Amino acid sequence: MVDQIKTAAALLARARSLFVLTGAGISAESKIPTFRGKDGLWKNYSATELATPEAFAKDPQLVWDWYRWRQEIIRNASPNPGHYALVELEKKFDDFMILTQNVDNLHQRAGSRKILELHGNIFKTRCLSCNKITDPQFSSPLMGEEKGEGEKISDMLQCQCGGLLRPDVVWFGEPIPQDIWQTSMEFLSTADAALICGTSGVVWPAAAIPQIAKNNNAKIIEINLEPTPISSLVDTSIIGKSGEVLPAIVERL
Ligand code: BJW
Ligand code: ZN
Repeated sequence: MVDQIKTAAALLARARSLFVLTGAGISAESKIPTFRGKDGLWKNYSATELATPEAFAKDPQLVWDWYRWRQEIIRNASPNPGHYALVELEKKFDDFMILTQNVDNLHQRAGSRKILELHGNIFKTRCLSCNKITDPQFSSPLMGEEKGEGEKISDMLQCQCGGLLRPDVVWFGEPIPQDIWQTSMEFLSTADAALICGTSGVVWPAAAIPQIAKNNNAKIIEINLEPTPISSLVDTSIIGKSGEVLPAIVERL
């Protein structure tokens, strides 16, 4: 692994602009469950069952319970050395961007500034009726209350307009935010290097990024605990924990 870390550091030392894609693996060492690992199940439901508009339409309380559970874990978690190493990397590049698939805020809490969220943010809510997006850190939407015939929406949030709030995240089958995708692709089109960290590389459109980077002649480094579908097309694949590999790369830069 030391050789690959040296190779990655040498590759980054020659780059002027760096694009970073992160996934759940970068937060795994902060003890936040990943989606497809053995810890990806909640009450026997998988993320692919719960992270859909259909699941929310069928049973919003169940889906909110899952999000409440995850919000609590995330609130009590802290950024790990992988997140902090990316803060250091940002300082070393004039042109730098992190595109994260994570909804957990940990990059921002670590101090990353040039960061875009592809799949939304778990702490924001969106009203199904009026579409208003609320960040509960900055405002306080009404907590759920007794509804009509004793029907309780106790753990769901209700918008001031009376509509049902949902987490402001991107579920399967929903379009990703076009402005964020476009800004990322513009950056990637001129990036010298791309670092793909802690993602299984199976969820689109993020899964297309390594191939897009390759088509643009960027050098690609992957960091993951195991080989993924994208490993075969990257320049350097480093098998290891992002919380160990990223600081080791930064140290050699
Ligand atoms: C470590 C580590 C350590 C662990 N160090 N590494 C068939 C073919 C192609 C595409 C499709 C298809 N059928 C459907 C689609 C489209 C679909 C899709 O991709 N499905 C696939 C599953 C097949 N995609 C979509 O629907 C997307 N939208 C879309 O395509 O829109 C089109 C459209 C256009 C116009 C109108 C309408 C539609 C949206 C995808 C949204 C994904 N949402 C989620 C939930 C977000 C909210 C939430 O968090 O609750 O995003 S699902 C989940 O997967 C989450 C993640 O961001 C995403 C990716 O997962 P990630 O981050 O890669 O995590 P894991 O768990 O998979 O992997 C962790 C990795 O870390 C592993 O590899 C570990 O080894 C590694 N690791 N510890 C380093 N310490
Ligand atoms: Zn509303």
